Amino acid sequence: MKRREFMALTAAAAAATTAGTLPAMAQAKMVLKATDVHPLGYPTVEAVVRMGKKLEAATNGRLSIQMFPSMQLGGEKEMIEQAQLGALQIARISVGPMGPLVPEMNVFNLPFMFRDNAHMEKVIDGPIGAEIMKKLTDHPTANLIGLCWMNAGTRNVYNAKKPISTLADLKGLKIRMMGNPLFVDTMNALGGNGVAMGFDQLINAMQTGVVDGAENNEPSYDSGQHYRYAKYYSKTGHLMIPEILVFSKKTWNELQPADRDLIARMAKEAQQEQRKLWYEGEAEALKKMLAAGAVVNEVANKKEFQEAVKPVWDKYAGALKPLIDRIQAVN
Ligand code: BDP
Repeated sequence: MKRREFMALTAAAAAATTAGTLPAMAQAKMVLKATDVHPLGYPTVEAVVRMGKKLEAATNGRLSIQMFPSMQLGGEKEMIEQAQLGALQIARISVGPMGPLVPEMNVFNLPFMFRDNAHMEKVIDGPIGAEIMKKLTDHPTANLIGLCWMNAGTRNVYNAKKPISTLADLKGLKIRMMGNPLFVDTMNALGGNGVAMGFDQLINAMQTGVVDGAENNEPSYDSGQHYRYAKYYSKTGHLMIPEILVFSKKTWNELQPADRDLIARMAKEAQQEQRKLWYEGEAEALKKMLAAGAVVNEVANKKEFQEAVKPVWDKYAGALKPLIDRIQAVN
């Protein structure tokens, strides 16, 4: 730094200190800890890693992101808790487990809520998406800032026993679901036995036969190598749940407004970047899982599945009705 610049900076810092704030340039370096259940290279992980590089470039290295992939900091439940405490700053989580805390989020967890990817994207990109994200940010005890949405495709059932083509095929199968009663009810309504547990416990549960399988999108099934324990992947398409990038409210409140704006803007860009990565990753995952021996089948009569989950809608959709109507009207 040239002497004149240094002097100017010192003067500015002194002035700002008197005013009670520090100029952004004089702020200390900060490494934002980020985490995801998925490994490096997974679309959500890659999008956050790229966001970190952009943030570092934009702040001359003052702000950066350190990624802890592959559940290195625990499962999704632990990730959320650590973000709430400020022990980590950024967590990429599913909307799934947030439903019980932020009721409006459960609207995205309803089986067969979205018609297709385009419908889902239009909703999360538009005013409804912004509104639901704000419900999370404004929630008095969630202690999280909702930064952006991400794509997560469609969830399909997989198991070790047989392909699922009809509801009857699900009878007696123990299927792992995410930790939210809505999902256990969904699997039970479909005729299987829903078992709630963390993603971090799933491999062990499949290995020991505690469950016969689970349900997820192709990239999760592939990158977790779940085909090794449950080779029948059946396109039930019962859930389409977006993901969210959250920021610890505790750390957020310590950031300068300009830094908050920068992070918020870059997260919005990451949302669009992840989308491209998502579709590439999904196609790639399908190829890889087939090559690894997965047996994939289509479900011809989806209607049967849609009708079976009616009790789930009756139980959970009531208070969300106005929101559901608005989502269904998006086209
Ligand atoms: C994956 C989501 C991840 C969830 C996981 C699960 O990306 O956030 O933890 O499903 O089933 O698709 O728990």
